[in-house]
Amino acid sequence: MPRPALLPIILALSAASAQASASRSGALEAADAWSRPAAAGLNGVGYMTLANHGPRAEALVKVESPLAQAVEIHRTTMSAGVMSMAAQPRVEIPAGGHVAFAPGAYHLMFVRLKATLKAGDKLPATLVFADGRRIGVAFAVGSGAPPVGHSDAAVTGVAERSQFVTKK
Ligand SMILES: [Cu+2]
Repeated sequence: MPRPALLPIILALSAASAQASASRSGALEAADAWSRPAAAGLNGVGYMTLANHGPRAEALVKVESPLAQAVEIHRTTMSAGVMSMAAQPRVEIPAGGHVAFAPGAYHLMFVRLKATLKAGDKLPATLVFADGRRIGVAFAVGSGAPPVGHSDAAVTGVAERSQFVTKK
């Protein structure tokens, strides 16, 4: 049903952040997993918070998804004013700590999506840890422009979201 554009965008954003759905296995927990709309054949992104409530460091080493040709773990860094992105073989989650996967930082890149992702969809993935543990996570597709060329433009999550809301 047709509705004014702005309201659904705001609702989708608050729904995504209020969901706070968490998946966990023992001391490991993946929370607030979200993604962005993207067309089939393009790359999708995945953001979340990985928490380790245990006494030993853990490491994310691989991510799988039935909806992408491959999933890469990336990290965006800023060096001498230049933003770049590099694949990470593993991401340590310190004992009692957490790692944020967010715009401008660690993120997942879903290579060549096999289906178009629209706001409200769920993007399924399995996180694989160094000790062999696997956690299934559903990334809630919120609103927001897909990163152009997967460059993760130099903006924080907050700036990025408000920029989108005011732009459209
Ligand atoms: Cu990336």
